[in-house]
Amino acid sequence: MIFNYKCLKYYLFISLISCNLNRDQDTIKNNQNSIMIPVFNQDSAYKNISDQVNFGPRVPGSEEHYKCKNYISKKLSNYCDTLILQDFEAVTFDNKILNSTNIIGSFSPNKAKRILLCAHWDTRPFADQDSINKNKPIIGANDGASGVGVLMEIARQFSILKPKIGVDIIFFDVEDYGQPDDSDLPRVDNSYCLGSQYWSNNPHKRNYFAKYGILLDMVGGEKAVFTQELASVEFAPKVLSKVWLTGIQLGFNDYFSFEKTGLIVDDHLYINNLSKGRVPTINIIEHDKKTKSKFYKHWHTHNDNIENIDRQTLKVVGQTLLHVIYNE
Ligand code: AHN
Ligand code: ZN
Repeated sequence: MIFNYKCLKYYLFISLISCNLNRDQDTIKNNQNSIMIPVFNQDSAYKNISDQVNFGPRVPGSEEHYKCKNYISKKLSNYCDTLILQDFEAVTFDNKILNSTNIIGSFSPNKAKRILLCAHWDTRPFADQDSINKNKPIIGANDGASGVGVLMEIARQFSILKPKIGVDIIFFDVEDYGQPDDSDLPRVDNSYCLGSQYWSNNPHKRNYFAKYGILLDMVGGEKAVFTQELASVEFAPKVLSKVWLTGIQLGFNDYFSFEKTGLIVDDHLYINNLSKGRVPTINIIEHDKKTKSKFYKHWHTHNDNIENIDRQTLKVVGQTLLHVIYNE
């Protein structure tokens, strides 16, 4: 074949175009069954987290909380088929009545076979695990914004290439207004997770059913390790295995650990208990062996900020979920 300069230029042009097309298409092929699986964009998830954080702390009842609700709702509604804002009044351990909202985006809302993906979008009103400014609200880059950021990027991918199954993405409100251990007020049970408790008692659709649910909580810490939390093991062992094995297949061995760890009172517990098996739900949450709480090292402190969010962890969780979902 004779190559002249013109021809070479043409060829380069074509290859550049096709390269760009591939990028825009943002899909990779799964070898075994040739399903197209989107490529999770960690920069897009990160940007969403930084946008949330830039509102300031998103404490229920605050102006920042209200502004962030509008931001999340608008973004999600651009991607999903149906958006529902589930308003309710939450009564906190310190007897405040808060106007609260679970933000629900549905994809293919009429499909019977569906899954639930969730995270909380509110942030904690105090920094009870910090040594200073304990009464000031935390910024919650990991505890709050990270799960929303990953799911918002997944929602964006759904808008480009619809998964076969139906999906509901729920951003729960008032997850993190729980009573601090050192509180002087009388002990109140179930003071965390008020949004997921409300939704579990009042699902957005009558007789709501999903094949399974996946909760993301603190999925942005550097080199995070996700262990197999007890309630996830007990209520949804198959889902847990599927997700963990998918993560391992993708080469994320450093992140997904098969170690079994203690029960965590989190949104998934209420979904499991109150939905009475209708939505077996796991929790993907960082487990840190080195901290006393076993939570993320900056948990409920002022260091839970954007500087401590790591894009690679967002990628690990996001790409694993996309593989799980598009294989359904
Ligand atoms: C408690 O702290 C009791 N449960 C953990 C749920 C949580 C709070 N996740 C993030 N912040
Ligand atoms: Zn928290």
